[in-house]
Amino acid sequence: MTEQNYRLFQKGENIKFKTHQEFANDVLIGLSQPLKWLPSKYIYDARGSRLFKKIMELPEYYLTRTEIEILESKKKEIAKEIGDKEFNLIELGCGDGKKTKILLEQFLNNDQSLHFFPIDISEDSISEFIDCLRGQYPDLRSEGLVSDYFEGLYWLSAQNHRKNVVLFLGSNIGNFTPLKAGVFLSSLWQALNNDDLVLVGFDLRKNTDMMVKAYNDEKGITAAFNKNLLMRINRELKGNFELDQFEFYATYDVVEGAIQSYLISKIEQKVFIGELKWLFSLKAKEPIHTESSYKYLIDDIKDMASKNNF
Ligand code: AVJ
Repeated sequence: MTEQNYRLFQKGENIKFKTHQEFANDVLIGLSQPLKWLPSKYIYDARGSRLFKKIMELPEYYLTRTEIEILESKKKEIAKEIGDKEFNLIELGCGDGKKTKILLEQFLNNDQSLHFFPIDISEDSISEFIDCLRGQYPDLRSEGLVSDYFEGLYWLSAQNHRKNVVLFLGSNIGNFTPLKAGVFLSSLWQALNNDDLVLVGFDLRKNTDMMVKAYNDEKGITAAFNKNLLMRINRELKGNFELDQFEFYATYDVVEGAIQSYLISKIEQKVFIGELKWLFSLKAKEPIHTESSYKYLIDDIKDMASKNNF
């Protein structure tokens, strides 16, 4: 990496310290509950993000392919909707960029004038993403923002009076409960101005077998991806989870409309987390909830949009 190609909202070391403390806290809170759970956002360290890239290539994981198809078939319409005034393209969370590039190329081909701002809490992913974009599109104005989503959005809208177009793709919204998703959308609405636009990728409910298979791939990549949470606790918080003593299980909850992922303790066991100076017990067959992936009905999306002013 050459010059710094992103903007940090807090000094690097501070932000690392803060995330470490939050991680420790969330692990302690989650694993102290009667129904143990761990927030899925912690799956995505460097290894977790690599595993997620593999998931996106899996034949069973239909989400990525489907979204790419949708963006390919709608990119002209999307570009037209934005119009030809100069705008900020803001991406919440930076994936591997494959999907963003479909839209970017359409905008660049149309000579639409834009400034691209990916916002992500991970300094490494932002920096890597921006380097790659600058190599591939030397004429694109791009700057990464290392911050949480809203901090970045508020900063941006105070900087200039350009129209904002916000991308929140990949069914990332599916990790929120519908209640939290609503809160998220209304905060998003608050952070934006009148003519701004938001594009959110939701996964629609479909055949249960197809959904369940997408989270139970044959190669076990999704299992490794979820177990990365335990690995991360072992490494960063000096835990002694034995990964082989957990079974990964993902099921579709028809009432909630969500895939629920769990790591189930195969045996009765005790786990020590050094940094928390804490020894806790798991019963045989006791689950740790690791992720919810909500699937939506079109009407739910419409209701949520109108309830939150969109
Ligand atoms: C990145 C949150 C959209 O829930 O489908 C993939 C993560 N988990 N396989 C999803 C995930 C298991 C994914 N999201």
